[in-house]
Amino acid sequence: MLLLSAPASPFGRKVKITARIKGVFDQITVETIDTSRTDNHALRAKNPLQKIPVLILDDGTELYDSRVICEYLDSLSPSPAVFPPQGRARFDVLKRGALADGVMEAALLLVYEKRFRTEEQRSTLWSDRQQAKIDAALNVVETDPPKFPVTPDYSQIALASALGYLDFRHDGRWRDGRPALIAWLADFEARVPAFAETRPA
Ligand SMILES: N[C@@H](CCC(=O)N[C@@H](CS)C(=O)NCC(=O)O)C(=O)O
Repeated sequence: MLLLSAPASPFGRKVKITARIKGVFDQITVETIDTSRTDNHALRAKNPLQKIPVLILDDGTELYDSRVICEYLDSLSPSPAVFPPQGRARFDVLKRGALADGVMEAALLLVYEKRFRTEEQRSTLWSDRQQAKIDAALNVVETDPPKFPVTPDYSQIALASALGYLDFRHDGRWRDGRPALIAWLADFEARVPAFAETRPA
């Protein structure tokens, strides 16, 4: 399998962590894609949205987005299960995962605001709006941090990747006043070697 990704991508990091947990990372070749280009025809041919990660299966099928890829990797073997197969447990993981993915998206939009807009074009209103989403989501998780199962589920992989991205691109400001989340991430890092192995660069 071929994974189109980038070392800094938190969405790609979720996939890499999942692949390691599922024991299939050695079956994946990773190709680094530069998403700052607006005319990446090769990437567009694989994903019309021109976003990474994209997983290209051995039969040439392209899979995106990151959650779909994680579900695919999870489907390759029954255990360890990253997504609960059914019931309330599944929807709890999907919902928590959506919250973490939303934090990632807002954090990425804050980066793009600076990357793709000149200083005159930038909107404080827009940036504040994204920051408010991050703050509100993390406040919810701070009051109810995930419980650690035997292996991490998708929502925990997504949360750790989101917090790692906030550390990497936003100076770790999320840590102010969030002792429960800080402790949770330290615990995750200690239990899941794949987290350190996929540190953004
Ligand atoms: N919902 C997508 C989001 C992926 C995403 O936004 N990736 C970023 C890199 S971290 C990207 O490709 N950005 C390029 C763009 O938005 O044009 C997923 O989960 O895979």
